[in-house]
Amino acid sequence: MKHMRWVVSCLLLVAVAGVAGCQAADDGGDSVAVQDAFVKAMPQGEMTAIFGVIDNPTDEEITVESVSGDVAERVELHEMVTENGTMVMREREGGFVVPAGESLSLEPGGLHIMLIGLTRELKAGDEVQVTLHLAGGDTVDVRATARDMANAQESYDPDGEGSGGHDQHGSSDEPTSALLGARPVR
Ligand SMILES: [Cu+2]
Repeated sequence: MKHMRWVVSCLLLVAVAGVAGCQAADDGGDSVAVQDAFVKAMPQGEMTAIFGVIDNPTDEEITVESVSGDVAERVELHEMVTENGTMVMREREGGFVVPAGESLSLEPGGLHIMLIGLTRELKAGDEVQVTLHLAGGDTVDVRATARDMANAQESYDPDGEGSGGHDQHGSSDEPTSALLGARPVR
């Protein structure tokens, strides 16, 4: 049903706007896209990560096998895992899998697109683009806008998971800090 609603709203959009405002028109059907992508602003040479939501409105499971881009020396699909009580990040074996009709969130403390060795400084408002490579050969462009997360940390905890910790300012408890403080393994 989700699928049907999406198609209907898409048609409405085209009808109302009278323009090719429907993303699906490109492929003549539903297409995979990354919504609300953002990247933490960082100086050149540093590491940072892209977050967002991978939407898979198609009726087939997709696998993001790799990612590429020239914004950093290395661009990788990463996950966070707990090893010996410490959160570390590493390349995600098997890539990112998104079931048919579902979405996959890339968020601080979880899955993310890792940028190691930025080839240029990313200031708040800057846009970066990387390309996801899907099993089967399709690609999906990701456009992420840089945010200064140090000044807007509260907005990156939409679930309020940190609400119990307002008294303690141990920033190491923040998912974002944990991510950026973690060292890649292997
Ligand atoms: Cu990472």
